[in-house]
Amino acid sequence: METTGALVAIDVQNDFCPGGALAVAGGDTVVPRVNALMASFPVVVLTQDWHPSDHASFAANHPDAEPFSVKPMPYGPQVMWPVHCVQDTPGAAFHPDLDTGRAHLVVRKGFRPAIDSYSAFFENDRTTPTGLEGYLRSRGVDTVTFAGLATDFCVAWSALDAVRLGFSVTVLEGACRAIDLDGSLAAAREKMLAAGVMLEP
Ligand code: VGL
Ligand code: ZN
Repeated sequence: METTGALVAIDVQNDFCPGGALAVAGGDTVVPRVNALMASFPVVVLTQDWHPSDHASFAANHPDAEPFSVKPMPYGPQVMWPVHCVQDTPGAAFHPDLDTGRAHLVVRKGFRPAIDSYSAFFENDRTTPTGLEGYLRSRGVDTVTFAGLATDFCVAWSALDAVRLGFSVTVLEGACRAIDLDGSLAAAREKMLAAGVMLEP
């Protein structure tokens, strides 16, 4: 099979845009760029953060957790997020201007109550797969380009997993926006560069 490239647009959802429950500054500004990118990739995938209301990543579901604090979980440290992207709520919907009709596949993640899933490929235990690897491989994809929200969490974790799986990986930073919690953007950029992720504007 001929190899090809995929665009994976991460979590361009209302709750990550201004006015949303976990708003990323300028999150909505990536939408026109992502729409334009979709037209130029042979394989187009969207991801959707998709949590049950009793999700363990929500500070509100722990008696002692402040939002944005970090709690140890069986699979590692977990940021306690505000309630966001609850299944079937408007906050979990894609941004209304996102050209979702161009997507070939929508990957939902974070639907298991006990574990978060930043990456499009694996849950935060880094072993439970979402199925995206198999989809991309069976479509002949060898290079993956990432855009979306947020640069320092779901985009970075996805890009790092993609490199680990052997894909050639680019993150279009101008088509992403970051949460930047306690230096998390700088840390994520360094990790991505060290792993061989190409960071492009
Ligand atoms: C994300 C925090 C919690 C993201 C998702 O899409 O980057 N961040 N859930
Ligand atoms: Zn989430």
